[in-house]
Amino acid sequence: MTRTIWFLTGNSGKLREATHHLLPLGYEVRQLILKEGEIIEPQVDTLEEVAQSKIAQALLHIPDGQQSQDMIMVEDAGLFIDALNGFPGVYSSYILDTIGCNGIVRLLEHLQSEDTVQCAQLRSAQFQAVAALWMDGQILYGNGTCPGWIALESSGEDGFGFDPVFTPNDLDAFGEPLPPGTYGEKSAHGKTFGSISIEEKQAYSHRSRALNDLLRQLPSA
Ligand code: ITT
Repeated sequence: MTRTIWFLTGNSGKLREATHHLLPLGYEVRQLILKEGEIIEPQVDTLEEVAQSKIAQALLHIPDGQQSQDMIMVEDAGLFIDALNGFPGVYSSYILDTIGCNGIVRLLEHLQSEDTVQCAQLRSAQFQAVAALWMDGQILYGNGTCPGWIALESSGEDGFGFDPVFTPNDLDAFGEPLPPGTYGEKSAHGKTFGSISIEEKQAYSHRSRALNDLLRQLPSA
């Protein structure tokens, strides 16, 4: 039986990626859109706290409320740059809206090297995602991380958000990320997420990993 997942998000890029991931597994993903003022993004310290607060708010808005057979999902992500002690992290949306991808590149302008491995190390960063799923009265959490580095300049038309400035680390034969600058079985060959397809991004992405972590916890998975 196909179950419906109401995904509370205003971000069409996230919706597209989650649908791409979950539809083939038999989940119908529908966007839950709340009007401005109906949802508050709390300024808290962790992605998990943001996700938990949004689930509680979303529950007030789905058909049949707490009795629903449907599931509710939220997913919060952020870009954590090592040289900036994890900034912008939970402030990623605000930073994208204010200084944007070019602002991030400018912040790291002083961190460069002719040596590509050293350059990737100096500019290392990771996307982190927490996906939270409400089903049958309980909340499950899934975590995903994607390590990589911030490119020297913005590139690519695909993807969304910080995709044009983020290059993922290579993956080993088991699909696990390797340290920056290490060659692996799978490589984006220095391309940013903005320059690769949604299918290719899926192999590396924090979102895919967080969703897989969630699905592993579902009784039917
Ligand atoms: P919601 O409505 O679902 O909260 P959002 O756009 O606010 O969507 P997040 O808080 O999860 O998204 O993400 C924080 C920022 O990080 C936001 O500006 C996103 O565009 C960006 N971001 C998240 N995942 C990303 C990804 O896979 N690639 C590039 N940027 C991403």
